Amino acid sequence: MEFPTELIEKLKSAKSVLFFTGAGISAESGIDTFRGKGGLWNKMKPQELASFDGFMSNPNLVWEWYQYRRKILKGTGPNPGHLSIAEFEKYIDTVTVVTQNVDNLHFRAGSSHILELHGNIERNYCIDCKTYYGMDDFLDVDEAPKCSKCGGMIRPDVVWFGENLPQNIFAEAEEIAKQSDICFVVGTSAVVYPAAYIPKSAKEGGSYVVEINIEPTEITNSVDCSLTGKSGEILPKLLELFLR
Ligand code: BV8
Ligand code: ZN
Repeated sequence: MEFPTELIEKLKSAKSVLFFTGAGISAESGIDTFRGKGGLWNKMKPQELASFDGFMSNPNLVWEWYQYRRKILKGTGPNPGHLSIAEFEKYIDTVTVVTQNVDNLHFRAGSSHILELHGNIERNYCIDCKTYYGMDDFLDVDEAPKCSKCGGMIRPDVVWFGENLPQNIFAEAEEIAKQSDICFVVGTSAVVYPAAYIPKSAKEGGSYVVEINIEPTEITNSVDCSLTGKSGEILPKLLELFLR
């Protein structure tokens, strides 16, 4: 894997680095992606499972899908890609993770400034009274549970299709992207909006945009540098070259 010297130089002088991540960064932790081969959407329909209507028409199916993903997450953890991003924090003034992932692996890897655009699978809330519950409140609960306070339906705290992203978090992510010196776009097909605006905002703000992916995507032609390969291999290599 060849890394352009320009990238290493820019990394060494960078004050603010943004890592915009998608499901691909968690693939090497054994978490299925959505659109690649073997991806979740090939087996299931997003509007059925990752939408409010889908949940309301079949709460137990959707609940079970999230419980299935939570079980997988309990049996795995961050991979060298997540860990390298956390490590960069020791050497660069501002490192921000803006993630589309709901798997909480960046937090478990030790990253300290994480903006979750699509929520977090380890949290749930009551649709009616908005009481929050953790995922451990419902270990081995296969049917969509009811709120102990008001009897309302409990849902995962994730952003489904057709739902707004947390506006304050998205606005902060846009701001940071515009100010960033380098924006890494790691493991995302960049087709889901408005999250996919983040690399565009970085570019508009003059950031040096670097894509890390195993295959070309919608944005490959518009980035400054495209590194083809697994993020779990490329990011540790990048950290090693940066520290030399
Ligand atoms: C919104 C959370 C405003 C839940 C997810 C009709 C009505 C309403 C909206 C729309 C509509 N039509 C279109 C839209 C907009 C819609 C959208 O963008 N649709 C797309 C598909 C066209 N967006 C929304 O609905 C958003 N909300 O617009 O609100 C609004 C409100 C009301 C009415 C109108 C508008 C909400 C979108 C959020 C949906 N939630 N997930 C959950 O996870 O269960 S989406 C899901 O996709 C995940 O969050 C995921 O992160 C995200 C993006 O996917 P990626 O992360 O990129 O993953 P993917 O599998 O696609 O790609 C993986 C990549 O990794 C690949 O490129 C692969 O090559 C690479 N890779 C694989 N292995 C590796 C690797 N790279 C490196 N190393 C490896 N080892
Ligand atoms: Zn309630």
